[in-house]
Amino acid sequence: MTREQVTIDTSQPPSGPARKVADFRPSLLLGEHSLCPGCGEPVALRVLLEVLQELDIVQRTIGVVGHGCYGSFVRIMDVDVLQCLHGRAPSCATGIKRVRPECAVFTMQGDGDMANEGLQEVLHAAARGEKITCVLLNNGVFGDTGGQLTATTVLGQRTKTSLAGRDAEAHGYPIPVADLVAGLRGTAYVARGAVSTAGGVAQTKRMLRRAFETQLSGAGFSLVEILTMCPTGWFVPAAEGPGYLGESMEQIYPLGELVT
Ligand SMILES: Cc1ncc(C[n+]2csc(CCOP(=O)(O)OP(=O)(O)O)c2C)c(N)n1
Ligand code: SF4
Ligand SMILES: [Mg+2]
Repeated sequence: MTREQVTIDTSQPPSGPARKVADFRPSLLLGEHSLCPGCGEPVALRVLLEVLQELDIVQRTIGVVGHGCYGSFVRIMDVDVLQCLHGRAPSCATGIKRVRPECAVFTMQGDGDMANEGLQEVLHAAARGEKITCVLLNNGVFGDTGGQLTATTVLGQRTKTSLAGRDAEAHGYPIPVADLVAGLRGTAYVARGAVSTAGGVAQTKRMLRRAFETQLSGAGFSLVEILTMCPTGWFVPAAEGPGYLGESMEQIYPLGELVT
């Protein structure tokens, strides 16, 4: 089937106001999110749901959600999910996958959840080569509790507990989770994306797709780190979130595939 080519004339201003031409919302998204304007986490959720739908694995997918702002997604995603203790999602996901190997099992965790509360969980799951997909929503702060410094906060980044910016002497250096995981032999796919630009969103979606395909092929552990905007925790206006992400986090956490 060939797609109809639609050409939009951009040489003149539009004759009328913008209008919605179709509802592109994935049907797995059951309602509106309650997160801050400019937050990157709903964008990541949306592409994740699109991937599950496109791979046609929704009926056999189980998500394990950690604790953070994204925890409220359990109410608006039409996917079987369970929420476990802070940082422990990779262990819960391991148990589920081992008793239900036909399922696609993923975790959704923040940087505070994965890199602070439960770093050993994700590292051991990766080293064991568990056939699960871990999704890290990395905004460099404990967003849900007010924007405190986490293990992934980049040097110089202002947070509620590092008002003058993260300082290596006082707070140590940031932990690059995807790079750590990529160095372990049990991993089959590791990538880092960002939802701060249209191209980044498309690339992140491809990464999530490859991660789930890797899991379904039985090749081993997969992880996708997604850099997400947290304008509230970063003390920047919502519209400046994507730019701030590009100038700060993306410089320290380069985007791309680390293990394929
Ligand atoms: C054992 C335990 N410690 C602390 C908390 C409080 N807590 C809930 S959400 C959260 C922040 C999580 O931050 P992150 O994982 O980065 O997610 P974000 O809110 O940034 O999306 C914390 C510390 C908790 N629920 N349980
Ligand atoms: S505090 Fe940050 S992570 Fe939480 S909803 Fe607001 S912008 Fe998103
Ligand atoms: Mg966070």
